[in-house]
Amino acid sequence: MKLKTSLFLATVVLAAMLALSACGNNNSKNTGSPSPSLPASPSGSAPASSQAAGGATKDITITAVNWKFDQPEIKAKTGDTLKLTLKNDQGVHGIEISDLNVKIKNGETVEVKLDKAGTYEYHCNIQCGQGHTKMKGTIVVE
Ligand SMILES: [Cu+2]
Repeated sequence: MKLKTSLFLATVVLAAMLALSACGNNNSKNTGSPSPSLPASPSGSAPASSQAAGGATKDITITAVNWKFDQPEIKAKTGDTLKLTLKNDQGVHGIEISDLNVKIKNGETVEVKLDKAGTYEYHCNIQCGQGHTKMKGTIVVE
């Protein structure tokens, strides 16, 4: 009986402490919450990396029509490799990423390793008509 009582008391004290600390967190934001950012799904077989950086290989097909690319913004992480494929659905277009020295022709797949964070513009490099200069997109590397 005595043991049960002290267990009960310990539980009450613990609950009170938790409630107090919760209140404290609400009132002041000066203490960085030590949230251990756990991976959402631990199912992946990728080795745990100390950095949040990428390293993944992604297949991305950019489809072009007159005068638009269907992927105006491609997002990636530093260290990722993109396998970019250009598919012309209408008209004749090419892709050039000047900052990365990459050119992709219709039907071609080019591997692009993203070593540095930044925003890289890509554009159509074949004079394809009146909307040619509007054919642009970006690759955002975080
Ligand atoms: Cu063009």
